[in-house]
Amino acid sequence: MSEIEKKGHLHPLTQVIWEVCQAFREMGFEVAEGPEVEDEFHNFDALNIPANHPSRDMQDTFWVKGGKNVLRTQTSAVQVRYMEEMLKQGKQPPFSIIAPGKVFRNEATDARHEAQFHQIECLLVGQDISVAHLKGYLTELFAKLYGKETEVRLRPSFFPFVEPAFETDTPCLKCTKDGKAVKGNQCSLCSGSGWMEMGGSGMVHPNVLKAVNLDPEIWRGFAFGFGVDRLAMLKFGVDDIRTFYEGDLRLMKQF
Ligand code: 2NM
Repeated sequence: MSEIEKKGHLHPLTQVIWEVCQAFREMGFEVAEGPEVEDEFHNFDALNIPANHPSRDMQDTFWVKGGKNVLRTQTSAVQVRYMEEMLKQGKQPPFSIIAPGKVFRNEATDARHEAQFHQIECLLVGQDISVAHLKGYLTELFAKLYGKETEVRLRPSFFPFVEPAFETDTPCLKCTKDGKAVKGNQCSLCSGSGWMEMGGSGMVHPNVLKAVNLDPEIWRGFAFGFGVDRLAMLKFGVDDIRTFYEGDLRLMKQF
């Protein structure tokens, strides 16, 4: 038996989370954690997700018996808690944190979807923060993760907690040349577009700042989030997300 088999090693998802956290620490971010069972205020209201929003539906959200608490559907709730706590302690922005962790969606599972998966969300609040900062930090992050300069593409989208909102794309890992997207290949990963969707991003919605008593006339922020499982699938060449949750040592030992 090899040394690594005797000692064991980190789960592939943990490896990716640690790597991403390290990249963010190098850019001056703090890592924050919070509860996996959340209340409606932190998971929904404070994030500008109104009571009639589809993501609150039974189909998407696991409600805890009693109908008040949920299994968090995103880690943004941690950022709301962080801002509340800082302000309570009399601290003002700049705030720069990331929130890695498990999130839960009540939906059917297949090779790409699990009811439990992992997200990392990033938040920076300060004065005069713009989309240029968002794009700059994303570019720096993916340069660190992919080991070379990598294009980042922002496409208009919608998330209730940011405005404007974007889909965040990076070049397809298979169809890249010199860090740039290459179109037109017969590729199963990117369907020939040359781009992969990595997550969502945008400028923190004024209502989110108001929810924690920050004045949106003074403070602005950018935020983005992405799925860790997808990043790990690409990194390790795994084509079924469920592989990560089966606890099969014959699979885990390969990573
Ligand atoms: C995403 C996409 C866009 C996000 C927003 C916030 C907060 F707390 F500041 F409002 N945290 N993370 C965010 C924004 C997350 O994930 C797809």
